[in-house]
Amino acid sequence: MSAPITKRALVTGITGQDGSYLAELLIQKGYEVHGLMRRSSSFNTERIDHVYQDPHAGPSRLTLHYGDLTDGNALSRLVRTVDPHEVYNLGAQSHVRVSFDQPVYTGETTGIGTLNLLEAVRVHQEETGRPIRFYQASSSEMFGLVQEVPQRETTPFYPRSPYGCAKVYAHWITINYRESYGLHASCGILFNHESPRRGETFVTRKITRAVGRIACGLQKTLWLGNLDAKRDWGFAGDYVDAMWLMLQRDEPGDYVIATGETHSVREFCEKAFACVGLDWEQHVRIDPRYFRPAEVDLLLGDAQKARQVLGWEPKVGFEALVGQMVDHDLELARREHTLFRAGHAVHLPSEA
Ligand code: NAP
Ligand code: G4F
Repeated sequence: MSAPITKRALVTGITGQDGSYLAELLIQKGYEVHGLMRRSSSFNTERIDHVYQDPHAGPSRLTLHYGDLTDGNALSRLVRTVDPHEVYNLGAQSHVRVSFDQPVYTGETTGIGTLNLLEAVRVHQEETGRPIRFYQASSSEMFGLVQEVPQRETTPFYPRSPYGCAKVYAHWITINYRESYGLHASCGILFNHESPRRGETFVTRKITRAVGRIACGLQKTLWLGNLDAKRDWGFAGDYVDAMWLMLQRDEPGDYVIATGETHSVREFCEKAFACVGLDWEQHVRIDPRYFRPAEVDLLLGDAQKARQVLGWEPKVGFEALVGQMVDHDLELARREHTLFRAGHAVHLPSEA
C-alpha cells in the first residue's frame, strides 16, 4: 500500500522511459502525480499502464492530461489546474540522430518547450505566492566535443547536434529563471541511462532487442553505425532518484549524474551477445545511414558533487545493466516467437 498523499507533482514526458520510473518513485513516496501526454493515434502509455491501473495505488495517484510542450497556453492552464508543488520537465524530442532530420521541431519542443513551461510556472507562482520547485532534464549531450575528461558541472558546453543545442538553451533559460525570478529550479546533467524500457531506436536497446530476436531465430543481422563512440551508461531507475533528491534540497543547483565509467558501443555489443553465448562479430554489420553528421565521441561523467551534496550513488553497474536488458528482451523475443509460430504477424523494425 502507498503512503498517504502529501504533494502534487506535474511530470512532462510521463510516457517516456524516465517518466515511467519517476511516476513509480513519486507515487511510492506518496505524491499525487499528474502527467502531460501527447495525443497519439495509437496507444502510447505502455510504460505507465501498470502504474495507472495499479489497484493498490488508488485512482487519484496518477492523472494524465493531454498537452504538448509547444502549446504554452495549454501548459499555463494545466499548471493552474494541477497547482503542483514540484514540476519535472522530462518531455523532449530526445533522439540525437532524429534531431538532424527535425532541427526546428527539436528546437521548438526541447528548447522553447522548456521556456513555455517555465513561464507557466513563473506566472502561477507569482499569482499564488506559493513556491514551485522545477526540475530540468539537461543532458551530457551538451558537452558534445568534450573540453575536459571527465565532464563535470563546470566543464564548458560544446553541443554537436540540434538536440544538444536545444538542451543548452533549455539549461541556460532554466538557470536564468532561477537567477531572475528566484525560482527553485535545478538542472540534472544526466549522462546516458538505459533500461528495459528504453526506446528501441537508442543504441543499447536496439542491440538488446536484436540479441533476443537473433537468439530466437527471428532476426539474423543487426545494422549499426559508429561502434567506436563511448558512453557513460547507467540505469534509468537509479537516475530518477537523483532528480527527486535535487528538488528536496533547500537550495536549487545543477548536478552531473553519471557512473564514472565509459564503454564503447562495440563493448556493449560484445557483452550483450555474450550473454546468450553468441559472437557479436557474426551478426553486426555497419550501415552508414546510422552515422551522424557530427558525432559525440566520448562521454565520461564525474558525479562527485551529486555524491557529496545529494548522497546519490548509482546502484546498477554496466554488466548488470546489459544483463538486465538482455534478459528482458530475450523473454520478449520468446513471446514473439510463440506468436510467430502460431501464424501471427510479428513486427520487426525497419528503421532504428
Ligand atoms: P524518451 O523516452 O524519449 O521520452 C521523451 C518523452 O517526451 C515522451 O514521453 C514523449 O512523448 C515526450 N514528448 C516528446 N515531444 C513532446 C512534446 N512536443 N510535448 C510533450 N511531450 C513530448 O526520453 P527519456 O530517455 O525518458 O528522457 C527523459 C528526458 O531526459 C528527455 O528530456 C531527454 O532529452 C533527457 N535526457 C535523457 C537521457 C537518457 O540517456 N535517457 C540523458 C540525458 C537527458 P511520446 O511518448 O508521446 O513520444
Ligand atoms: O543511444 P544513442 O542514440 O544515444 P545518444 O546519442 O548518446 O543520446 C542519448 O543520450 C543523451 C545523453 O548523452 C540524451 F540526452 C539523449 O536524449 C539520448 O537519450 O547513441 C549512442 C551512440 C552514438 O554515438 C551513436 O552514433 O551510439 C552510436 N550508434 C551506433 N550505431 C548508434 C547506432 N546510435 C543509434 N541510435 N543507432 C545506431 O544504430
